[in-house]
Amino acid sequence: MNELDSLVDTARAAFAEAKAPAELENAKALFLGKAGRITELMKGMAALSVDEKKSRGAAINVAKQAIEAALTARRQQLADDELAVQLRAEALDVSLPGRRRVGGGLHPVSRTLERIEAIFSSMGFDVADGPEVESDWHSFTSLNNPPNHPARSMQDTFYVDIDGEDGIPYNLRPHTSPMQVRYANQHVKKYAAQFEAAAADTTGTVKAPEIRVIAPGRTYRVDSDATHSPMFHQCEGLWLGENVSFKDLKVVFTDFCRTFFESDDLVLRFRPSFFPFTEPSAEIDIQFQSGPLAGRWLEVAGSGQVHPNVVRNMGLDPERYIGFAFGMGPDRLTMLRYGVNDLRLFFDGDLRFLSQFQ
Ligand code: 2U9
Repeated sequence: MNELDSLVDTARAAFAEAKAPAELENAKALFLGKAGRITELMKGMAALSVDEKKSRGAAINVAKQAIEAALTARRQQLADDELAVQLRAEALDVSLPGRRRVGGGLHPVSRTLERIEAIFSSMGFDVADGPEVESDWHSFTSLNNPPNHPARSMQDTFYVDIDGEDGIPYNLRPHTSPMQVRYANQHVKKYAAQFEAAAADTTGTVKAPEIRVIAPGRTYRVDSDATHSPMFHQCEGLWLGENVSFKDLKVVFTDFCRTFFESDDLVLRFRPSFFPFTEPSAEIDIQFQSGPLAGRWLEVAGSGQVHPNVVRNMGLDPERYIGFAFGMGPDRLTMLRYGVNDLRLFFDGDLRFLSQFQ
């Protein structure tokens, strides 16, 4: 191999060695710069004859062009490499799922309350909402609780450090029944003319207004374990009129349970019981015919015919008005519907649990 060919090879190797544009430009200077090898070879031609200069000059030029071509190719190569690195670094994985805004959701017990409200609304019930801090009269006396009933004790009910008008401290309502008494009292006032017209009617043609209401909401008792929380929910219902019977209670509550649990063959059982505010009273058990709970009797509510004393406390004549009331625990209904076995999970605020219901 002649000297020029080996110079071209050396240049190619030097360019290949250069790993960055700056290194390549340094390598270029060694061969094509003012003090580079090609310039040196040109200068070395001074002593040659004209003919020798021609052929030698042409040969050096061929070598120079080969080196320049190698330089251009290497420059392109380095630029391509750099672009490839950049593209790899900025690559977008279009198959990744988009970043979504984290969506909130309703608490499972709120979902149950909404279901209960929707079902009873469809049966013509009003939904009443009111105070959670109540007077002794609304929570106990109006509901026919005797003065020494254990529910009134500090062991069972939370009291506030403020006395009511009767000198008895306000309580955190232990059930939602006081709200129904409030609703009934307001209703009797609001429709006084109609109530009076019906009462004065001797022909039996003027129909008295009815009271049909549910009261869902938070309630409080001194109680805490896997199935009791100091704050829990209740939904109580009341239907009063001139002709509302236990039969209506059975129809309404059966329809409610079958709709709520989406189970048309669900069976109900009314078991005799006692509550101060109803007489007679019954516990309501349900039985699924299929699914994981099939065959077992599950207690879901209490109920009964509203006690005459309670009807009187609502401002109505118990000789004329009769009806039923029921009370259920939306927390327990939620546990049954979703198969949850510890009530506390609903109130711990753990999103790993709660987000399963969205
Ligand atoms: C008025 C008159 C009577 C509502 C009723 C029950 C029976 C009852 C609780 C049981 C445990 C609900 O699931 S629970 O938390 N309730 O058993 N409640 S009758 O009676 C009323 C309500 C309002 C004016």
